[in-house]
Amino acid sequence: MATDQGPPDAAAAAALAAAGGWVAALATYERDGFVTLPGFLSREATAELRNATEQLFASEGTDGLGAYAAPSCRRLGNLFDKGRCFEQLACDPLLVAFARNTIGADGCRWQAFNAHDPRPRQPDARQPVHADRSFFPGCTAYVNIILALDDFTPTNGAPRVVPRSRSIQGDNSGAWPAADSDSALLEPVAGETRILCAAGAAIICHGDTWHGGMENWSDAPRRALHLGFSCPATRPQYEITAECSAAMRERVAARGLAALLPQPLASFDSGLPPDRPNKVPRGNAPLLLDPEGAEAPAQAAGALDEEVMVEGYVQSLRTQGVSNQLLFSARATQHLLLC
Ligand SMILES: O=C(O)CCC(=O)C(=O)O
Repeated sequence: MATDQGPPDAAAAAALAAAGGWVAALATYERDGFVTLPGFLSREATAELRNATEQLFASEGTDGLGAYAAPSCRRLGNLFDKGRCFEQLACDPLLVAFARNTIGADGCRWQAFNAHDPRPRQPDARQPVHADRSFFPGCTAYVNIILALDDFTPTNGAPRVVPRSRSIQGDNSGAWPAADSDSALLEPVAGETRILCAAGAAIICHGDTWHGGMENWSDAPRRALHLGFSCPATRPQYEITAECSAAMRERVAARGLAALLPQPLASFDSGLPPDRPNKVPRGNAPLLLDPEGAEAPAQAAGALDEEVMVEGYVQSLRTQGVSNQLLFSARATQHLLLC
């Protein structure tokens, strides 16, 4: 995670390197619809975020707002201005660069910042398989970044994900999980796998990628943060900008990130479909899954442009007031990682 000064810290740089560098990480993301950056948060940053999250559970309760009504999960919502560690994460140059890569530099907004913790031994903590973008009418692009605050293991509720399940139609029409009943969406899906990682990992998940939280069969918490970015037409999950203090908005602006602040809720339609609030929409064309792992679609791989990626990353640092010298070293790092 980047420090207040802007550039990525050693943990974030090492995480990117572990994923093969910026371009390799993006190639994995484009191919599979998600990429894991192990060790993105340092041990200290992970501990600080975990402590801040527990303090909020103690002071706010465990039923935080969010798009997903989560029985048997502890939830927090609207974390943007609930501690500097959350603010820094929401402004992190690498995370912002990933979000902008999918959503576009000008049209990328904060949409949600939640905590999620499936309570131990509660079967109904399992979520239906879903694609985050499907929850938000009018949303044309969405990126969800999951930050693991505890290890994600097969027994404690590591989320499931279906690699390559995002729409490959190229027309943004989506291809959402569909089933005759909601309970069927709880069943395993062909090709699904679990996201196993140590605490501190960041998982960049495309908004069209099918995934879902799982139940926690351990006796310990399995905490995660979810940082959601969307296109400007997407209704935020709650009032974000007005809930941020003037001081925080100034800091965000000073980093050159004021464009991330969404419009007030009142400027959006009411949002979720009235007949199926908080449910996965149905009826779209089912996606053909290929559990055997066919080649990635040509257009997805072709969408990668090395120079654009590097420039996007450097631009994201530049807009945050990072000095030329650091910019130079960031650029050099990226080019080294490309080799
Ligand atoms: O287990 C997790 O943290 C992921 C949950 C999730 O996918 C969601 O809330 O949309």
